[in-house]
Amino acid sequence: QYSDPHCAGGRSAITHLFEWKWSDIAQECERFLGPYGYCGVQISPPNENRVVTNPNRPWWERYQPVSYKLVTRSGNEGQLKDMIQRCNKAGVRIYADAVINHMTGAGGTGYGTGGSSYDANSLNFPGVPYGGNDFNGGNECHSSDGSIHNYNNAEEVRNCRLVGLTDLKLASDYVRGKIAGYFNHLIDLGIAGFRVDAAKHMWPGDIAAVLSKTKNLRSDVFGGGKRAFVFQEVIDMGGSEPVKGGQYVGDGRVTNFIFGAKLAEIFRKKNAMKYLKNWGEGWGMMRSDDVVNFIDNHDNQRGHGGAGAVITHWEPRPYKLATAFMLAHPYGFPRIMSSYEYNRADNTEGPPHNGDMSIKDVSFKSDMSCGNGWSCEHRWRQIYNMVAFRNKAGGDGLSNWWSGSDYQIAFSRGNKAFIAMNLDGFDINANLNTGLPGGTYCDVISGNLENGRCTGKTIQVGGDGKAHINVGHSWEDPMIAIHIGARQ
Ligand code: LM2
Ligand code: CA
Repeated sequence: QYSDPHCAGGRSAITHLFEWKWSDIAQECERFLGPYGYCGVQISPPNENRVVTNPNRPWWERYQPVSYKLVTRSGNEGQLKDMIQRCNKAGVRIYADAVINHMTGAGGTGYGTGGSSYDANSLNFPGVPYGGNDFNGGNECHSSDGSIHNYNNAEEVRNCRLVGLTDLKLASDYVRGKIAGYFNHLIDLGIAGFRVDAAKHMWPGDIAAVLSKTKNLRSDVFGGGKRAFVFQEVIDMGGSEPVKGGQYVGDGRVTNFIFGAKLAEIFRKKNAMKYLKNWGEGWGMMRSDDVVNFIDNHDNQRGHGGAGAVITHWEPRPYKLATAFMLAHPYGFPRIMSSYEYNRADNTEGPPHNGDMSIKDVSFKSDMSCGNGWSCEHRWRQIYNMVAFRNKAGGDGLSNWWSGSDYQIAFSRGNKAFIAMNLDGFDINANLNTGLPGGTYCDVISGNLENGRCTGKTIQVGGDGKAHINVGHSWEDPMIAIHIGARQ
């Protein structure tokens, strides 16, 4: 019911434009995401957050709500509304990061990005309003100091304070109503769904109760009777903790943290690539329709969120390979992280900003990559061309699996697309079945199809579907990918 992302026409991947301004996202939908086939964008939390000045405006201040007014460093309600409208028009969906488990950190008073005051000593958030009764306390949480310490106790994980953040009482009908009101406001603006932050720290039944109070998506945009897309952040590494991702699939999809951690082992050559043969449910991961997959996210790329060692944009070679694999493989629904650069010795640093701490515009270079400190992985050719590959592959399953050695693999998506990767110490030179109709195809990793010509390598597929596949082990990007949408 909540697991359909509502992609427009054959699109199949989303990107997280972490801390982008609404005005920049609106333009990005029109000039890039729409034309290049992205289904949608996860945006940073659109609701008012605590202004943190020590450290000065860290990225994580947006995970400390002050109210559900739509005013943040990314923009105000008017700008949000304009962005959602323009993105929908470009065929690109918007999903809001929904921080509903908690409000600000306990203790202290101050103001939010929309000018609302808060008093976290007396648990007063007049901008909503929430008061002391709306938070879990000694009756619900039984840990020594009210914070979470023991992840082997599900009640503590759900009812106590996550890193000291004031924990909302989602068992309360009033609190559920306020959150649903916030969701409905966003639905009225044309949003397509929600990434539920810290879902692990809420009871699945409480999330269901909130969702049951939400309206259908706008019928003028999505058609009648459509429910919001919901993907819940549950950090489940498959260990013995009592809170499991599988407990949440009734409320929508679940973020699949094992995915990036396991692929990091493979693309760092700690586990053989050929074992990817049964990747997906065969590796004990949740059902394909229940997951949102990603290589890294805004937390674990900077050592937060405790979910293992992942590959990030700081290691471009394995990152492009891992992302290409995610996009080529039929398992699950993929999310591409789009980051900004920061001082890696200081994992609190917020987005590129001007002297007055306002967020900097995203700028662009002639090769379409970004400037002003924005990394824009979603604009890397090896990544955006694989989004098109996935769209073209559509519902076709995995076929023509080949592995030449431990770290050499190839496979096709039915008769629509084919990819080969090589992390071994010697080249791939093999005659492989690509599954594709005969023709001259552009390798979309090394170039594009422009004016009917490939700007990178070309690959000849014979009438029998076979092609000579060469993937050099020392190439900058040791992979090739072809699909029926890019032939000469
Ligand atoms: C998540 N999971 O469920 C993310 O994995 C986690 O990274 C988020 O925390 C969390 N949800 C809350 O939305 C981030 C960040 C924390 C930060 C919080 C709140 O990872 O470091 O905590 O946002 O801004 C910060 C301070 C922390 C302090 C807390 C409360 O870093 O030291 O704890 O605020 O004042 C006393
Ligand atoms: Ca909670």
